[in-house]
Amino acid sequence: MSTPSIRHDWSIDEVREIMNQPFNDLIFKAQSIHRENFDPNEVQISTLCNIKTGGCAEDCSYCSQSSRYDTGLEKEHMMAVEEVVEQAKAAKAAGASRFCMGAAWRNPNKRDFAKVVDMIKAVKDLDMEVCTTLGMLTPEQAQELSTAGLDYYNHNLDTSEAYYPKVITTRTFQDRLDTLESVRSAGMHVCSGGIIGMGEQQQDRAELLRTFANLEQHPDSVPINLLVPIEGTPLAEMRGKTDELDFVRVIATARILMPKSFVRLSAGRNEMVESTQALCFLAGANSIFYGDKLLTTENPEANKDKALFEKLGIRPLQK
Ligand code: SAM
Ligand code: DTB
Ligand code: SF4
Repeated sequence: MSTPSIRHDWSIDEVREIMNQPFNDLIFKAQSIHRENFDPNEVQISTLCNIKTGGCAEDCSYCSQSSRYDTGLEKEHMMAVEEVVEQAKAAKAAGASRFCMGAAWRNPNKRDFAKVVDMIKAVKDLDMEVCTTLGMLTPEQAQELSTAGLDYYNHNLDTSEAYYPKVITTRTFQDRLDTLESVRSAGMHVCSGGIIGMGEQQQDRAELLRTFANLEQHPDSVPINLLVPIEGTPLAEMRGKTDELDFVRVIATARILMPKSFVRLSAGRNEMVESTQALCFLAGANSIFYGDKLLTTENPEANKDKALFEKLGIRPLQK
């Protein structure tokens, strides 16, 4: 079977049909496409580091770091460059090929931005790939990050355009698309995905994937997060409400629509049994976050992931 050419003109009916076909057909198709484009036993691993925790002005109703909700999270100062470098060295020693720095900002201010540029240069010196997620960027800021050597910028659309205002009111879907455009124009790799389990329908999930798949260039990396319900946020009540097989369907559909993109099995793995994770890999997920912590919540312990990789015969992708 040959790889279908990369398409950017998916209709919503086509995407829904792919997502809703019988599960076995869907997984078989996704795995077939996956094998034509990637080594099926290789998974890229990135480690996250929250360089600025809490106190964020945005009202994202899933987030532990929004200042609008009482989630019990202590607001912290931005980390020092040296501290970040120590963490990056530890991540590299543990086998991560990419280091992702996140900040709880709507957008970076001038002084903090200069410090992030120093961090990027310092981590690049360790010969690791570097990613940041800092909120909205101007085209000029995107250019500066690119010049500093940043490889990837993460900026999620999170959900469909229609469902977006039910989750976030302090910025628009279009604002997010504008930042993605600035990142792409500055020549960096785009990492953009979403969250499953915020009360959205399969239709919203199909619309979200369609938005990515119909961009002029597919995101290089598509993180699919299962909501980590945070006490104190409006979405805390969504705990346990998502069918994990529907989540696997989203992963498989992303793989089919964007055959050459990395699909990241992101937040939510700590609450997932190993067999669901294995199904996600079978459906075409080929990257994960590795290390005991995501940004503010738990990730499976590194040892547990090592054991899972061994059981499944999966190797970490070398840079
Ligand atoms: N403040 C920046 C922004 O929003 O773009 C960067 C950091 S923000 C925490 C990065 C992403 O993490 C969000 O876009 C969202 O997709 C994801 N995220 C945050 N809280 C989450 C949660 N409780 N469950 C799943 N994903 C979450
Ligand atoms: C992404 O899509 N997921 C990561 C990363 N990009 C920045 C963040 C997940 C955060 C999960 C909740 C937390 O730890 O606060
Ligand atoms: Fe702020 Fe990002 Fe959390 Fe939204 S997701 S509240 S922008 S840290």
